[in-house]
Amino acid sequence: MIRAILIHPDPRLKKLCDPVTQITADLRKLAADMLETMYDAPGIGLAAPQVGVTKRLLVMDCMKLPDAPRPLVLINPAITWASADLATYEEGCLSIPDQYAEVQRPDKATVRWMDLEGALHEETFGGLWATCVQHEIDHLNGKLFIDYLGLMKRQMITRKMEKLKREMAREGR
Ligand code: K1U
Ligand code: ZN
Repeated sequence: MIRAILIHPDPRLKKLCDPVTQITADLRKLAADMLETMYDAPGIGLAAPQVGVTKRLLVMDCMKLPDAPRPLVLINPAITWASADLATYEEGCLSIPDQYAEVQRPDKATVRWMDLEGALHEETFGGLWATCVQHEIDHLNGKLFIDYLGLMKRQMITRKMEKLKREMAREGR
């Protein structure tokens, strides 16, 4: 089931999300719906607060070839190491449609998380995967990529999103 993606500004996108304490059927359904929603958008990542659920869960798949997918579900992800080297990527966000900006982040990041079977994983991500996982973990901490920008740019994007939301409400979207 494709879920509606919240558009900034929304108080649910600014919340510190709660840790997942139990892997339930509802959580499995949420993860499956989030992957479906991400692929449909299309996007390379999606965090639970973007669909209105303030829990520490994210999905991502940064594979470039559509015939070799690598769907990942990360429960309670934590960055255990980040490189001193930085990389700059032009980031986008499904909650801030059609807005892109360069953001500098650690080039590599090691992340520990639990999967839907309760197994623990630790992996060092690089390139787009590293950028994406850091962007998605930011969502779980109520942080958006525009929070890395200067005040003027951030305000301009926020005003555009407020206008978009008014238009969407008028059109019943
Ligand atoms: O969190 C999100 O809203 C998803 C976001 C993730 C992201 C993109 C770029 C850098 C960091 C994190 C997106 O997926 S935006 C869409 C996008 O980047 C994309 C869509 C289709 C093909 C390739 C990329
Ligand atoms: Zn985002």
